[in-house]
Amino acid sequence: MRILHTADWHLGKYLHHASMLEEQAYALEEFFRIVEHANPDVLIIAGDIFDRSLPCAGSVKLFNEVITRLARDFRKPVLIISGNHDSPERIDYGAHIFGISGIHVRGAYCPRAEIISLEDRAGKVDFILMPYLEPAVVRQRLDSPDVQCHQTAMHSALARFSPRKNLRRVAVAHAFVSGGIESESERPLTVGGSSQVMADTFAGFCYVALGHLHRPQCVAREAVRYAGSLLKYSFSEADHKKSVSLVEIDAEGKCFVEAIPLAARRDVRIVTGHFDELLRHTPPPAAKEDYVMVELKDDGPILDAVSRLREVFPNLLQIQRIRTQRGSGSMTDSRKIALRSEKELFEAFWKEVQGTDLNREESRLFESCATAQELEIHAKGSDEATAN
Ligand SMILES: [Mn+2]
Repeated sequence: MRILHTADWHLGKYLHHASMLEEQAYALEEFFRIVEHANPDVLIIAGDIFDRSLPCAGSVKLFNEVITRLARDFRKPVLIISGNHDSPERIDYGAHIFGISGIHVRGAYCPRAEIISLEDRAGKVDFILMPYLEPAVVRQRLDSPDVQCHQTAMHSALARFSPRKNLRRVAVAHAFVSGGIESESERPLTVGGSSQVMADTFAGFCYVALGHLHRPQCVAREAVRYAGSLLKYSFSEADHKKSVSLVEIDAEGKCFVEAIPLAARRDVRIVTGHFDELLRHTPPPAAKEDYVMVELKDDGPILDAVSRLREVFPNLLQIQRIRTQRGSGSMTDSRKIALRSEKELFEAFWKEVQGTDLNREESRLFESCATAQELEIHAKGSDEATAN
């Protein structure tokens, strides 16, 4: 059986202040070309369809067009689960009617959800669709106080499906499986505590189609796989090669995975250099519209850096100073900072920004300002004391 596995579309996502909706529509056209060419038996979308639980009208329209085309032109089963960015109930909208057209959606966790079974020449393949599991929801729906974290939630939810004789079982889930590599555009699943699920929780599945981590990757074994996101959704992903996963499951349940590259209309990349050097830079025409973060090597102040750099990089979204970023170790150590005098702190700040030490005149000026400020605070304090 041939499966095309994708995830983390994040429709309606903004990269800094730039809406990615047009880029997403372009990438989905690419996706349709891949679907047509690969001709899979089934398609999996493993969560984070939308970027927000209340998706914008444009992203709902785009998703509507996509599933309509899949049902009308592709006519193969599509398996969809919710991710942590999606609203489970909203993802379930129309699920029953969609199911009749072969679009199987699982938004909210339901212990009674049945297995989707598909057949090929070698027999049946069972698909267990596990939407994003919020431990508190699983605890309540299974009435099981033992469910306290993502690990126990996934374990308990999967345990409902007792292993059958069928060797060929596929799990579809949206989770953070231990050992996976994170990116900046993923929203953490918990604040404090562990959000991770051990890979061996999925033992017994011949393929695990995962969503959540945005870098395409396998975890623990080749058949436990994140398809990765549709596009690069942060500059931390500049080096990613986005793809969809084409998975072939043979008669014995052995998997063969191929990553099919997903080309973006505009790349997301980091450009490093000195300001003057970058102004003289001429990107190749195809890369002119890329989303760019500039890392400046310059030390001194630069006037109007953004608008001048935008003449070269029209889609410049962020500027970072490499020097300021790295800082001096002592500036980031809060305990050391607390022990320093105001004068010492200002001297360090001046050196950080200007790259030179305070001269005698600047030093005197600081002292007179600091004294004046102190007197003012003092005067204010005693005024307030009198008023009280
Ligand atoms: Mn995601």
